[in-house]
Amino acid sequence: MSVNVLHHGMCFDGAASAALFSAFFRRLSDDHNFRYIPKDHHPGDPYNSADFEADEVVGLDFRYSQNPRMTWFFDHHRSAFQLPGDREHFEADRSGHKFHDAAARSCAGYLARVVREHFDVDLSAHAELIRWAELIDSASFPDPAMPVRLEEPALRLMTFVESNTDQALVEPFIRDLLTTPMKVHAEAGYIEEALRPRLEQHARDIALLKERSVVSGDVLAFSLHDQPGRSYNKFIPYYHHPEIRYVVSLTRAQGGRLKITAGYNPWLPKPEREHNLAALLEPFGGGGHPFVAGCTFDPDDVEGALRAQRTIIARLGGAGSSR
Ligand SMILES: [Mn+2]
Repeated sequence: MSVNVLHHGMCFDGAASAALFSAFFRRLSDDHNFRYIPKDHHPGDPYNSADFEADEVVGLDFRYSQNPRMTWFFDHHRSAFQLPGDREHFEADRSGHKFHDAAARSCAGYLARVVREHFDVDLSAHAELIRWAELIDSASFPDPAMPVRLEEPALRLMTFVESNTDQALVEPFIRDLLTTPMKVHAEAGYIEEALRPRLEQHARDIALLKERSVVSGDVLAFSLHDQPGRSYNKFIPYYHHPEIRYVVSLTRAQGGRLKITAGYNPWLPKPEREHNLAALLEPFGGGGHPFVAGCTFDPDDVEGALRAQRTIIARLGGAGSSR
């Protein structure tokens, strides 16, 4: 039996969900051939016809599909049902194989709970994987040092999957999540090789953000518009300034677009947040969540992006601007 495992790509929870679904499915049937297909978000229908060419197709930690060949579904994103009719189609389903809970902390943890309750399948042999998926996907680290120092094996695996663009490593990585203790997995040759340059860059970013951060009032701001496009570990500003309330960054995304991200310190109590960051960024064509939101600008529009950043900083109660 062929099984296409469509899962949120470059995401620890997506990979963990793919691994746990495989473990679950093996208990239901012993003849199967899993194909792991990572998916990434874009407007419209994110799926293509090849995604559904299998006997069974599961969607994990990612968008719903009305395609009748999607036979299983587990997700916890509010954005799961985006196309007209998606939600109605899901709610009308009587297969008993499709599950969604926007309150779940991770898809992996949710899947483990659902298959125990509905199918009497115990995945507690993978408790370490489930525990870390819950922690990582809900970003409930005990302090900013943990996701910045990246000392725990699980966080090295997270860093690997979030930056891996080599399709050939997707399947071995998911298999190893199931079969190899994290401490051993994190020291595997293909992980160490991929992580080395990434961690060196990360160490340089920690130093760079320390130098570029400008604190004014409750707001920390920095601009890296003069740096090549890449992603940064979003916890570094809180590592340097654990008490800051808001971080407003200007960076370049892969591909060169300028990107402003405004975030509320995840270690402060949520109810004390004074601003809805998604609403604050809407005038700039942005959006997101109340506690973290973003907007983008053309690669050449440094002045426009810096002006928007200053406006956002001022609205959040910081007076200064970043360089
Ligand atoms: Mn997730």
